[in-house]
Amino acid sequence: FSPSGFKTKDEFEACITDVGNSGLRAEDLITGRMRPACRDHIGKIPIQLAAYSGTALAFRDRLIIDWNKTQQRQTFDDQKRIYYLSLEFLMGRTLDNAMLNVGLKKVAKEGLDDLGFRIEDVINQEHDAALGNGGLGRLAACFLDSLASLNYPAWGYGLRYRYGIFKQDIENGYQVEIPDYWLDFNPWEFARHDVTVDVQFYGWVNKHTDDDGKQVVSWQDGELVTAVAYDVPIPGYGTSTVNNLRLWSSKASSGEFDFSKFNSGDYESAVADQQRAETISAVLYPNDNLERGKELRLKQQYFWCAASLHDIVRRFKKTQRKWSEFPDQVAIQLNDTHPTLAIVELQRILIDKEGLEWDVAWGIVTKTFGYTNHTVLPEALEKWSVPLFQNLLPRHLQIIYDINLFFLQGVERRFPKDREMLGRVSIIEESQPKMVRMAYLAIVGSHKVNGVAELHSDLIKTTIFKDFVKIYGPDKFTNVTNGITPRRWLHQANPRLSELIASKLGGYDFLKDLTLLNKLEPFVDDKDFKKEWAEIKYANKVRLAQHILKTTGVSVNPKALFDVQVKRIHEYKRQQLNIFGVIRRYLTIKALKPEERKKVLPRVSIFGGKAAPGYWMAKTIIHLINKVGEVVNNDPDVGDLLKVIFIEDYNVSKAEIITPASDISEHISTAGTEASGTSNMKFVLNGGLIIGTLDGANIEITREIGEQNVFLFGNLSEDVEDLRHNHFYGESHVDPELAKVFDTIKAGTFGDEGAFSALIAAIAEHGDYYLVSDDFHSYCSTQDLIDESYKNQDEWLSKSILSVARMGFFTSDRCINEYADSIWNIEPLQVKDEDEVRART
Ligand code: F55
Repeated sequence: FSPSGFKTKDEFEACITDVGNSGLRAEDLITGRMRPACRDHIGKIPIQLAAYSGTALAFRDRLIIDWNKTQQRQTFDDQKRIYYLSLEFLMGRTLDNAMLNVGLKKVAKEGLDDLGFRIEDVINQEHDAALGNGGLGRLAACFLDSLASLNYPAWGYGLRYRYGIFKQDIENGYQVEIPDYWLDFNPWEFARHDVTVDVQFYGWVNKHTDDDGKQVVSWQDGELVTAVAYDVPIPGYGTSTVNNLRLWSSKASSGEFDFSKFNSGDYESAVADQQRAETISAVLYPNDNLERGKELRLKQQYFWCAASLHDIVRRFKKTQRKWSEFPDQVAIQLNDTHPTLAIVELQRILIDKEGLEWDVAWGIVTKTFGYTNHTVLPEALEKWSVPLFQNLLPRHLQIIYDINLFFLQGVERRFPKDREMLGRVSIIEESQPKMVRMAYLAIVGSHKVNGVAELHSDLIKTTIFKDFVKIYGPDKFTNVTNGITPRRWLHQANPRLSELIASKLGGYDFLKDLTLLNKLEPFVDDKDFKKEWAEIKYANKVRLAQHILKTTGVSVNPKALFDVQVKRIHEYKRQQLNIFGVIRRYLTIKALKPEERKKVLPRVSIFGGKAAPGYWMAKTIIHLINKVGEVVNNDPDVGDLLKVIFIEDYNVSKAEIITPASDISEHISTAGTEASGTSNMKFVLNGGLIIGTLDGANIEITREIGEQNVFLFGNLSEDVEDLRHNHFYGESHVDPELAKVFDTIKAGTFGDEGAFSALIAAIAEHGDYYLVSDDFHSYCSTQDLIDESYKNQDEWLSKSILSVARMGFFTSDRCINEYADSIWNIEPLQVKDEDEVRART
């Protein structure tokens, strides 16, 4: 154990003690390895943070060696690389993951123990890297882990936001957003001031014919912003592979132009230029499943795409290969439509800068890109106004028009009789103003389009992209069901469960081949094993109860059934259905006589999640949950029988505490709205059961683990349209039990009833788009069934064990292998045996 720069443990210890006592010897601790800004900070920080920085730097040193080796090897090997373009990487903390991946967590624990630190305290010092909103961003992070663990030569490209997703406070039951400045001390990033790209905006397009009669197009003037690379090492588990995540930060381009302004005394405008440039990578847009069409967002998208493409092309050109080989060397995956401009940018580079013919260039482009769709919600499908585009990216708009023209000409030839088809599939929507439909552009510019769970992939083929299936045939559209990394979501989050599994399976190989979990099935009747399984769940619940007590002041009984719904707050995810169900439960308990109450199974309803700051209805749902909590948690009639908890600021590191502690978790979206869901997988992998609709990956989870192990309820996706129609043309439809819940809210039981009127009206008066009332009865009776089932602990445990044993399919390793095989056409790099196998803790 050797924290950076310390020759002996004594030296490290003395130094930390000094920092802790006096706050003076900071320089000794950091030994000049940190940037000056950090150095200033460290004298003021508490001792735990000093221990964190020492430990992080020690592990960072090890990673750097393997990182350099991996990059050299990949360059030398010169085979195809995969580039994963995502505006979001929801990484969470790094230190724990780094310790596990290099196989030295035990050593670190002993070292820290000797120095008088608890490793958990040290790990908890780290600020989450929260550069994402929810599932889409977390998926990108799981994919990076799998790509490295499987030795694929892969790079992630994203934006280095100065502010990640906001921190959520709850004040008087309302969500309050606090900026998340996370870069104070980040030992995991490396500024590469030598790796920069100048990115152009605005300006105009000059077309002229050169002396040889060839048309030359150039994009002129406008403003330049410089992209600076920050690299983050991504270690694989049980391998020496360390891949790279490159995040771009924006700064004013240091052209002479700025200086001339400055020198001529135009300070204000020079400073304004600088601020405008830095604003591009300043903040993550906090909307999930909503695109608002703001110029700054389009600027972010182009800035990041242009910098990444420039970098990729630069790397390719070093190999001196022919352009036709580009798709054999480069695969680029688009995480939703946010990076679709990369398609246009590559076409622009090839025709305007490299002088390739349009068709040749376009052939290369379409072979290079793959596009993953994550939603069918219409409000999340990206569209950009043509005038905005024209102003910001004039050359790109021209290229998009040409792409569209050639595409539509082809469509017309194939479907000469279907004139309406052209309007339907056009990349340009003929609205006022005209709009660029990014999903259509992504489909036309890619060779494969995939959804993220079977139902979702089927739905996109039959609804939003139906015409494109006719045009390209069904083979262009495929499914890759999402997965999660078992390293973080089992081994790291639930070390005791991982250890118990390893003890039965004879080691930790299941972390690299999750299908091995099926070897647990024979233990389903093993009494001792079951007992240990139950003890671990209980210990995890105790830990969560402690967290709840510390953060909310509410004491919950760890013996109660823990019912969890943690995810972004959204009407389609239906946290309102859950809280209405909780109110019904409250009314039921209140109506019981004291002796009848003794038979009630105690339950803790736990919620967590952020609402987009501008999403009023989602904020109202949070408010209602908190108000219900205030009443229920203080009602002496109820006592331990029901507690309602809202955990503030749900994020990746909180998920690592919450997930292992759940008995039942809720995945209750309106059928056909949740593309996949991935927390459903995390909960089941940790021995929690789920209540869910037949939506997204719930369907495949059910198929894998067996219907008897899932609590399913609600209407099917094929019936949703008719039901919605009936709400407007049929009779009044509010379920009678739900009507009682509404009456209770309206009576002011949970405070000012006016605060919740919109929530009720959406269901009772405005068509109940998300079918809350239609599913309410089925939801409540399934919850009653859960109470009954939980009383039979032995059976419940069997379900829990069998479910875990059958979750092998949902590892992101399987998922990445499918992408590699069917979309990227890429092989993992051979890594020598001695590098591959490491001590595992
Ligand atoms: C963020 C920004 C915009 Cl503009 C649109 C969407 C998002 C976003 O966060 N989407 C998102 O998280 N989608 C989710 O992707 C997951 C991974 O595929 C799915 O499991 C989940 O169903 C889907 O909602």
